[in-house]
Amino acid sequence: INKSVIMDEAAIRRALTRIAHEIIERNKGVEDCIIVGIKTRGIYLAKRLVERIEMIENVKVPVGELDITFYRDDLQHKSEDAVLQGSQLPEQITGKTVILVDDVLYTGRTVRAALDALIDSGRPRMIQLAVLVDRGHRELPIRPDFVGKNLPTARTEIVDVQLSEVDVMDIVSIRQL
Ligand code: 3GP
Ligand code: 5GP
Ligand code: MG
Repeated sequence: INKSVIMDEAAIRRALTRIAHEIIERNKGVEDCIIVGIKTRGIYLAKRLVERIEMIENVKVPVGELDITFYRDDLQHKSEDAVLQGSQLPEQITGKTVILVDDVLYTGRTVRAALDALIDSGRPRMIQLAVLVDRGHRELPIRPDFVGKNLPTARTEIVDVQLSEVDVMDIVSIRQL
């Protein structure tokens, strides 16, 4: 298979450190912030950002997780009951700034579903979006606030994100379908 490395372990580490600083700067600290990771790999990225923010600011930001697999409008298994199954928000989100975290942003449909799920659970003061890779091809008016790497892709390409928590190492690569 034709495969090329987009980010190695050091590049991923530096991108996350930069995003942690950007989150702190944008929000003038992290008071009333909650970080929420989307399903598998977004959750590990969310936890890494929390660790970095704690190192920089000495504040432990609450972290939660969303599994919106069954909430996407393009899946036939759609079931309202499944929306928040597997999801855990650390506290009331009303009045808080929620920072959503995902590994790859593509059409934006996953984030739209995440926004629905969040807004069903309360009324955040603000919602921001951080992604490790923005591969383009948006089908909805959604844009990230914090980006590890902008990566122009063809629709036929697949961005492979591996994180040491669940994979053998930290690496982002791209390959043809
Ligand atoms: P993740 O759960 O860690 O985000 O959807 C299951 C996995 O497949 C996801 O891992 C995601 O990274 C990967 N994946 C690769 N290409 C796609 C794609 O085009 N759409 C979706 N939804 N997931 C993809
Ligand atoms: P979207 O809903 O924006 O189309 O896709 C975003 C979700 O699908 C993310 O959770 C992401 O994990 C997954 N995804 C979409 N495209 C890719 C891709 O090329 N590579 C990986 N790793 N995940 C993708
Ligand atoms: Mg993902």
